[in-house]
Amino acid sequence: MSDVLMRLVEELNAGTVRVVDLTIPLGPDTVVIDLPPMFAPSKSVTIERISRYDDDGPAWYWNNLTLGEHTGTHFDAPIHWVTGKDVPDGTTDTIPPRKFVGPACVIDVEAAVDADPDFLLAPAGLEGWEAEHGRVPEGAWVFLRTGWSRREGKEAFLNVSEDGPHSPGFHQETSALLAHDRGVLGVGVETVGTDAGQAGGFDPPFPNHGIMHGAGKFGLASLCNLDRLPPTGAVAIAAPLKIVDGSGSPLRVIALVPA
Ligand code: 23J
Ligand code: MN
Repeated sequence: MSDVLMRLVEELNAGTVRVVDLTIPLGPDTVVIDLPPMFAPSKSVTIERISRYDDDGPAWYWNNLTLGEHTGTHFDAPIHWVTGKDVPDGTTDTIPPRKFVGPACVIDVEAAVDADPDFLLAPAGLEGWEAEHGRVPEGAWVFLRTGWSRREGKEAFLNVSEDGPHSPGFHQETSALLAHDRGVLGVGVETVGTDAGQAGGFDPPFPNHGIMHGAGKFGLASLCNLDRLPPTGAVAIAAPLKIVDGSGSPLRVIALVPA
């Protein structure tokens, strides 16, 4: 029998493995994606009190929530995109839970994004990372560390000008390489969505969504604390709510990191 789980608990207790929270707070101020006005918008978060140790519930506190599936730190399931509509087990309630856990590959492009908010990670950038850190293993989460989560408030986070939002992402050839050749679980980003801000105008529009979900891969958006992860060696856990026929879900994303 494997003793790896007992070892894990010992190392968590000893602090030689740490738990890093990659999740932003979920509340009324959480920034939701702004699509062009011809498309229906997603709701942001509303928290409505049911009771708080008062006449409506003298010994208990609880709330009703209203929110879009794609709010805050959230999971994109394959069925989210039309390319993934026929992917088997492609909804939040049918994805095998094994696929929620994988090694994290963290690609630091903060310097490039500081110079150009529209930066796209090209295949050469991925291959340069692999030359230093090794090939992205099958079943990995690939996280794009852009520093974007340091941008506070809707204006800075969405970074919208007259010509639309400006934020970084993956070049579509990189998305294809990761999905088809490296066999990742999915990609995770610090921005509001897994496509770059300008990707609505790309050909095809929103290529990362189309490629990843068409290949049965996942997305994670609005991550933070990626700068607390090593380039390799951490394990990420991202388990969405089991929403029936869900296209995605807010979730807590955590990483187990060797100290
Ligand atoms: C719908 C349409 C376009 C995009 C998105 C949703 C997301 O980013 C999302 O949250 O999946 S780009
Ligand atoms: Mn989404």
